[in-house]
Amino acid sequence: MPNPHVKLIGYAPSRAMRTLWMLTELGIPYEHDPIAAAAPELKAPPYTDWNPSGRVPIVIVDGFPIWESLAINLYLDRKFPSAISLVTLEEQAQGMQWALWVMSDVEMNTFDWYLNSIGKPEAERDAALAAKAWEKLQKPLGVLEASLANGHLVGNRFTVADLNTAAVMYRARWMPLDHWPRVKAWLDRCWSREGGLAARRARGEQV
Ligand SMILES: N[C@@H](CCC(=O)N[C@@H](CS)C(=O)NCC(=O)O)C(=O)O
Repeated sequence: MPNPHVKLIGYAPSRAMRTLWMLTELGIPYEHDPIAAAAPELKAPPYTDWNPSGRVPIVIVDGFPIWESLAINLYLDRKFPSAISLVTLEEQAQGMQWALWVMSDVEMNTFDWYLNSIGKPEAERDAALAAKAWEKLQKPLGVLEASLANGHLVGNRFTVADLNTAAVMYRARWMPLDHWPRVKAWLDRCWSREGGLAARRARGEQV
């Protein structure tokens, strides 16, 4: 049987980075349409046929389109079983648990903290917003620290659950994480994997 045709839509400096990392871990060939998030074409067919919200990333596997970066990665994990797969139903449930958690409790606060502490030109930073985001991150960072006793989120090996959670926390690598040493070490480990390095290089980091 021929290999499924996999297409990733979205340029690497966007959330498409999360899926680029996943595809690198899986080691499968894929076509890449590096369209920018701001491209007007993204708001019209065929892109809106694949994702009506006109956003990236999108993945199409043999004509089947799927969007939402972490849903894409969980789908790819089932479609292409690998060493990082979640195997049992319980592991898969935990994979969803971490994906929903990181998107709801961590993603926006991480963006707000980063942009207003480091990312934006100094004159445009909102120190109050950064401080509020940092305050809101205290509890989730504690949750993560407590959950990383064996160095991984699910089972005792690196899985797509670690990948998804660490991928959303890309900018947490610039946070002062001394109070959460397991989180810091885990982020470093995850982002130093071949797939993590590939994603970092693709978005222009010198690594
Ligand atoms: N929750 C979605 C967010 C997707 C998203 O907002 N993508 C941005 C790029 S990082 C985008 O396409 N923005 C263009 C727009 O909103 O018009 C995911 O994780 O895939």
